[in-house]
Amino acid sequence: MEKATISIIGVPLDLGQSRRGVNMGPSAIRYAGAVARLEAIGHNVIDEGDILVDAVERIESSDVGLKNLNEVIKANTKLAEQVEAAVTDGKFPLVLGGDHSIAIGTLAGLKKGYNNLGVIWYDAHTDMNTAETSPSGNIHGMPLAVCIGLGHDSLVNLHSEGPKVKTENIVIIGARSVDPGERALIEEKGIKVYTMHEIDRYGMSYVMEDAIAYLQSREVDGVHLSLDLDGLDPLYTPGVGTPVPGGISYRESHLAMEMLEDSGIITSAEFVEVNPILDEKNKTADVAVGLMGSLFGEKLI
Ligand code: HAR
Ligand code: MN
Ligand code: MN
Ligand code: MN
Repeated sequence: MEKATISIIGVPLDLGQSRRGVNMGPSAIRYAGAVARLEAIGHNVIDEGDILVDAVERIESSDVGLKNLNEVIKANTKLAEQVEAAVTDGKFPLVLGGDHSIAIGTLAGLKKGYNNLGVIWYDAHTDMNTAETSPSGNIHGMPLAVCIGLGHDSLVNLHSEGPKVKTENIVIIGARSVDPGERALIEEKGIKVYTMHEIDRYGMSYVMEDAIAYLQSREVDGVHLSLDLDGLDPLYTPGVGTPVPGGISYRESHLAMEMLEDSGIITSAEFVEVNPILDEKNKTADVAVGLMGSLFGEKLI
């Protein structure tokens, strides 16, 4: 990619799920050297610090079956404002999570800057539950449904009215843990999903080529990469709250990032679900920063 001005925005939110510690993700990713790594490639990096998230000691279940709904709304509203400001200033937003509920704020913040945004959802999960289908009430299992306009009104209409992304502009990569309600929704909407089956059968090289060509055929004017570290196999990224075996390898993930870099389509990104408490010597944050290196144009030779 061209040399960019990258705006790093940390979101220390762990209330979109039930395991504490993912709020320390932004610190762990910074500690793993994110800023220096991106500067070494030649980018101009501005670390905006963290969004302020109120400390909550107890996970609360609201009457609508969504855990910590108000806190999740508050943090995501602030995030949306900051992402929007970055795009308006011509900066590349790089959001550090935090649990995956923060994609609600990121995508809300991107809305104004793009008319036809594409999204790549790199994840073991499809995050397409609603309060009605969720087995857990955890909002981090819902952001992709929210961004296409399905779910609690306060989430769907966060920062601006209505859906943030078209269903035909979404590509999911790495799925291997899908709830029945999510499966039904994916089928109903015809969402493009490359599960682990397609990655194993055709290889990551083919999957990424196909995914990139698909988004280009949609004539997108930007593509957001939402990378959940649990998309990788827990062998490589053990520091996540909901690990699922049989995942994407370290090498496949680097290849995927390199191919995205070569394509030049990515205009914003977020790295989520790094939980240092569950990690082994910051391994998961190290992988996240390595993947950022490939995504932002680090060269082997
Ligand atoms: N599908 C399950 C749920 O909704 C688990 C979601 C786990 N999620 C994440 N996001 N880490 O990808 O509760
Ligand atoms: Mn996720
Ligand atoms: Mn996940
Ligand atoms: Mn390359």
